[in-house]
Amino acid sequence: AFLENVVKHKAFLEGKVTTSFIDSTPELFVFRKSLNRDTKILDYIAHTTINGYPGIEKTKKAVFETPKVPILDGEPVQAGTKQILDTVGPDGVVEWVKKQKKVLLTDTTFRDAHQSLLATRVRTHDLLKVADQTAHMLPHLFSSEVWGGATFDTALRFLMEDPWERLRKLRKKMPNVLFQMLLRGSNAVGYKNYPDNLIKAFVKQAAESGVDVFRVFDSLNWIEGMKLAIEAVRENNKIAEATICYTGDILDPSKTKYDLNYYKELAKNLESAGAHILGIKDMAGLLKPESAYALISALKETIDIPIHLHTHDTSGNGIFTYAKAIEAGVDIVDVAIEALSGLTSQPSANALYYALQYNDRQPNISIDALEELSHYWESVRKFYAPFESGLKSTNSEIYKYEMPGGQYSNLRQQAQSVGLGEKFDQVKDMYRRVNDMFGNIVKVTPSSKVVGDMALYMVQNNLTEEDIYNKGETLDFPDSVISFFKGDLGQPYQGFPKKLQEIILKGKPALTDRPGKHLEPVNFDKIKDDLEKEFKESFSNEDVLSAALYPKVFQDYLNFKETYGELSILDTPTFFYGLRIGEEIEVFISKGKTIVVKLVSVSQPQPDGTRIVYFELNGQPREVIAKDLS
Ligand code: 3PY
Ligand code: ZN
Repeated sequence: AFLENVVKHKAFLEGKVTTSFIDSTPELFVFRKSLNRDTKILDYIAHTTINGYPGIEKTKKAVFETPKVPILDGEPVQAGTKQILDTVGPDGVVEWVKKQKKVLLTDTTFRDAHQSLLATRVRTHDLLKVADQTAHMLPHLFSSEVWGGATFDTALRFLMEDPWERLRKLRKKMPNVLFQMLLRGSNAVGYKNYPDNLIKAFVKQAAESGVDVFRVFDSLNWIEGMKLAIEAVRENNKIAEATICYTGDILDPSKTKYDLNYYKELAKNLESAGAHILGIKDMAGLLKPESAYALISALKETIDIPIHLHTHDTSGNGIFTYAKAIEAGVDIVDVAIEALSGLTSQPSANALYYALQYNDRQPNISIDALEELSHYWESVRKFYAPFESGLKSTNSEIYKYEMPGGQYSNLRQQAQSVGLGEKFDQVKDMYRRVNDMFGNIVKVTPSSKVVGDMALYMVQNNLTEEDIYNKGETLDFPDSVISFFKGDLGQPYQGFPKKLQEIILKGKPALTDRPGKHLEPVNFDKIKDDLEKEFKESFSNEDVLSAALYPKVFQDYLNFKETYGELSILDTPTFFYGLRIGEEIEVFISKGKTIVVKLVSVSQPQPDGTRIVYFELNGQPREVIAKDLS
């Protein structure tokens, strides 16, 4: 079976095998696993050293300082909110939150902070290194946001790692604080509505694997798109943080669509739908300080459940907004550890600590701990330099464009990739116009992507608003736009603009009810069988869910794993940039097994386009042949 596997192996077929691999004989069978693993890691390092990491320009590997992990004093971890949930359940947590005088904090460093600053690329490896420390040093957090949003997809698609494994491993190291995830309602952690049975199964598994607080939102603030997920969370005895996405400006008399009454109604309806906590998700950082005061004051009078506010610091006003919200009685706010805070990320926990010094609602958190953890993240952030957005200062234009934190840098990249880098100002302006054409919708993943796609399409094809109305029948609109007008993402507040809908759908019918009602249930058994047949190994529930949500991405991930094995053990600089000539690293394969890998030299390209990469593995010479793709 071993030899059969070897000859079928993709790396073998492509000629990317080490000489010692070829020399190996069936007698080596007992060493198969570790030999195979070492070989695959060398293959990956060789490949990355020569070709760079996909999606970023090949760069010379810098010399990075080793991130300083805080040293713990050996004390056991302090009990926290997780123990409250486990003993008194979700309603008990709600009662506990209501009794707190000080404002509570959610730390988004492990999820939204890097989603917004570093294109979601932070690897499990770097999270795990500091997870134990975070649990010990910040035991008074309300929660840690560690999962969901774009992290699921990005882990599989770009980092070649299993998002479920991230969750389970973090849970083990952080047993004391509630784990929070961002769930896009019926879109789960994807960009489209999924069948009901998939949403239910996903929530159940996420709860089992470690999530306690589910921040459930709908990209159009459509309650029908959230109810199922809220119910699923409740059925699993976890905390349903049903969420309003904030848009517009309640104090601006010219912005009448999303006024204070709109938010009050929504809050009441979410409370009735079973929310334990009301989330306010200010995804674009539009909530100005005085509006925050007015909004929180009014909602406090309208509902009985705690309120949890999330903003992005893009404009630079985040701390001021929080201060006003805290004055108005908000219960929990989202912050990030300083080195991963600010700009399109959350406001800094460290800054908030000082902003509220001498205030009786100052959060219970150790500033020394925050500073030490921040030093770690400051060093780690450097590994991810190619994923930085380039935004160097705060940007209050965001109030005009209403673009979510993560989308700003994403759209810029998307514009660049279709040759519109120079026209980004025009794209931003078009984003605003498209929003108006669409009837001023809530813009957050995935509805924000629809607006972005349409804006890019119009700028790219030199189309004006009049062109859309005058010659719309002849235009091929982007798929996401057609799907949106078909009602596949649900119903926008006050409906679709009818005329534009007709033009875009070209006579095709549109849904007026819940898309989930029309979707075939997922056949999990079949997915599992198919996977097991194809890959000849067994697959867990978690795997089956990944496959159901992202079939193609998951397949690619499995193929990649077959070729290169488990790469989560590689340090991040090596993962992204390979090795420098003469550089030596240690790789902790498993308990008691560490390998030492040194890159000795790389040959010139051979006539067939491959290069020979000379390593030392635990002091023994090893050669790997890898294709030069340049
Ligand atoms: C997500 O859905 O990933 C978001 O963070 C939206 O703001
Ligand atoms: Zn956010």
